[in-house]
Amino acid sequence: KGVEKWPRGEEKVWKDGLRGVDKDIPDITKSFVHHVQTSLARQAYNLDEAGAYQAAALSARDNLLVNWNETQLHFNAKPTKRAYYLSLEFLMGRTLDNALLNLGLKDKYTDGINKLGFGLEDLLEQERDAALGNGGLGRLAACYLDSSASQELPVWGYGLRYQYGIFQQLIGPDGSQLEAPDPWLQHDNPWEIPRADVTYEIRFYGHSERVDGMKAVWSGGQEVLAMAYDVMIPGYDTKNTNNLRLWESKPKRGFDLNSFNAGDYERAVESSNSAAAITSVLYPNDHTTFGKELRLKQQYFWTAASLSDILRRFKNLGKPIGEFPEYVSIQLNDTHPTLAIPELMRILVDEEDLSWDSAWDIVTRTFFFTNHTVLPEALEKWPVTLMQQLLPRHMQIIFDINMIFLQAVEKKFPGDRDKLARMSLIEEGFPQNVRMANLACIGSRKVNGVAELHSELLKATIMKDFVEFFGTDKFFNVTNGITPRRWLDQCNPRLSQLISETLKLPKASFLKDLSQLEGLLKHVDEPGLIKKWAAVKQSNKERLAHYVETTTGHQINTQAMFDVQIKRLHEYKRQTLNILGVIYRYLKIKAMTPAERKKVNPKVVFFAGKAAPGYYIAKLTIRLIVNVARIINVDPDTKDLLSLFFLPDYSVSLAEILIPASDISQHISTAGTEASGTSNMKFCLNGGLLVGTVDGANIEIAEEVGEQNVFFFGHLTPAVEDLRYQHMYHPVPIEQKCPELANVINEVSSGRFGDGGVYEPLLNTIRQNDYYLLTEDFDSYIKALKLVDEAYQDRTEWIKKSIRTTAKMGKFSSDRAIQDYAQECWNIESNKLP
Ligand code: 6GP
Repeated sequence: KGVEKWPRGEEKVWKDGLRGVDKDIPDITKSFVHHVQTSLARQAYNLDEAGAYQAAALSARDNLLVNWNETQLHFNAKPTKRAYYLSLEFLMGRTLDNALLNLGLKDKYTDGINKLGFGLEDLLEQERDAALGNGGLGRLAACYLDSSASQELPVWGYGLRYQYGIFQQLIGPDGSQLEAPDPWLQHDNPWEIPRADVTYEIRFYGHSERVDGMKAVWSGGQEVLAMAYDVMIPGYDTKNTNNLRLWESKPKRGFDLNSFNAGDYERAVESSNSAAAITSVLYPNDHTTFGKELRLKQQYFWTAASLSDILRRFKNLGKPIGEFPEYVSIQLNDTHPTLAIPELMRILVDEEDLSWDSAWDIVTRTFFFTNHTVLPEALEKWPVTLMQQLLPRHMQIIFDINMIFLQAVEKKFPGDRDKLARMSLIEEGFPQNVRMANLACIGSRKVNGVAELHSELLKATIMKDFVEFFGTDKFFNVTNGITPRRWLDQCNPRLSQLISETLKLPKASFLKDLSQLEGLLKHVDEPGLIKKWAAVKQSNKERLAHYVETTTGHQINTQAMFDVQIKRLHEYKRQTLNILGVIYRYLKIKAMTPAERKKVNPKVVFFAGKAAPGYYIAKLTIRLIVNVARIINVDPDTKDLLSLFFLPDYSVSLAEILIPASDISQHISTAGTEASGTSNMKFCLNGGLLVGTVDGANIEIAEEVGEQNVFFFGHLTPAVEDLRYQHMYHPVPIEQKCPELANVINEVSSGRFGDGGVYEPLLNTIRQNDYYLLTEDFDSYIKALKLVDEAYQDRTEWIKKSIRTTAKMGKFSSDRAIQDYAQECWNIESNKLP
């Protein structure tokens, strides 16, 4: 509506005042200097790199804002259906490089910044990662935002603006992980726009009183404010710029003046403290839930604020409320935002006066739910008593939804009490719990897993009863994807350049349509390409070696094979298998004659990843890796043939250095446990090969690149359950089951890598019931690594595998994944800014 008639003042004066994007080097240097002068209040003589980064960021931001404003205006010009991605985590990493790349201004900024006496690369290093996420789920959300904007889709993200992101990881003197806070907002964050005018009141506690039938009034309790901060999400090679809206909690009234006047200062600030606490910290747990009140508060605070905002935008369209699902789709990123379902019911029934049935119809056409893991410990549950106290109205609504739902189940499957118990939203017991996955499933139009195998497992396990009830159409798969802008062009500019030269295509062509990489297949046998491909890998290995040398002081042999495992530390991901494999290799080399050692393939093994602060076994694994490294890296017999690094404080930015440098990477979860994995895709896109289990997206990667280019090992998913059963009821001692592994474990236990006793609890997980089946997979793992060594001997053949792998990664672009969601769920269309 706003664009039909000029809203205020003289249109020409306004239009003359509007700025375009700074496209040329003189515009860029001018805006940089302008920001140095007026935003930072500095000058050339007192500007350091940190300041120069701020100025460069602010000038890039001006460009993003111009595009951002135009995008909003464009989308508002005619009623358009929008999708909203609700995620408690967005692991964005750094922004400046990505913003310049997407704006197409990187070269010009490089030149302009040179003229001002700085190097762009150095300035990029000044930026702190925005690390508002734990791992795969949060990084996926970030890739999806990039792909949505790049494909000109009207998709907004909603999340929380945590004061502290994922903790900083330090390694203590004994090799253990230590945690320190991540005060990422300590310096000004140029990438966010505070919106003091966009605030909503969010209620907690209080009481809910039924008024008539299903309707109720919720009142009393505590109210806090949610204030919006907007983060611009630029599309690549388009002016379309989307939004990520993050909420910050604030006290509704800063001070309680009565208490203040009565001299009770502590009490006066109390309410302000507790309101601010809601968004203060990201929970550092990955794949686990603890049922903490503050976490539930975060979830409600965020979903309620987001829904109010979405509803306000919908109402501006002037459409009847019944058409809500025609204009709004909401994706629930795992169960964390599931409270949005009862919250929308509450708004529709209590505030919009709709009947229960019409409200439920709207809800179940609006929401879509993605599950990211089948690990039972990750299925969110909230104690009924906690929910009743914090969100009394929502608890009523959940009971009502449950009652109506179970009646329908009973009608379809009369007398099946076990089924009713399994499908109920309420888990009976002490305490009773609300099962969020069940609620998310029945309140959503569709439910998906994140790779073929995972989606099948979902249907066969945790969603089995629901598939029988709803039918299979409700359940589908969207295999995850990664953005090729960050995970190829940005992290590996030389490879991107080489691909462009080889395909004789501009980068923008394959970066927007990754399937074009297949064109590389025609060139696989060209000696020129093989040589250049190897040279790019080599230079990336040197970049990593340089990083390791400057951060740890160690020198690395860059001629050696680089073997990388980087991900959250978790028993199911089996970093333990990897480190025990490293020890096995060390002992083998140690026992060799000098002549035998000459035949060994030299290897450098890298680990990085954080463990949840309370996850004892995962932390012990880190400690073991660090202490093994301390011994073997200085052993004169082996150090040229095998070295080992645990790189602390894994982050998106560190991944950007590690991934392009890898020859081989490890994705070795127990079959059936890793829903998808996304770093596997990143390594392959950058020409690294995989050693892995037949799990998650490894399977689909192998389908694309051919099994001859992947090193698979280990038992398959269908065997896992039986093996676990045998371990439980017919245990075989480890010496018998897997003597090689038993020997390695004994070496650790005997203190060869420092106090052996320390590691007993970790070793016992393998000696005892070995839930993650290391004893079952160790032998085939070692064999697979041997095949890797052999294959690496023929470097030309290896490089060919590498080229073929990159060439076949088209499927794993997040552009494809977002199109799947857009078509299969959201029913939205691209809307390009002219
Ligand atoms: C992860 C899965 O473990 C990983 O396999 C997948 O690639 C990623 O999600 C993105 O889909 N899950 C989580 O990070 C998580 O917290 C509750 O699940």
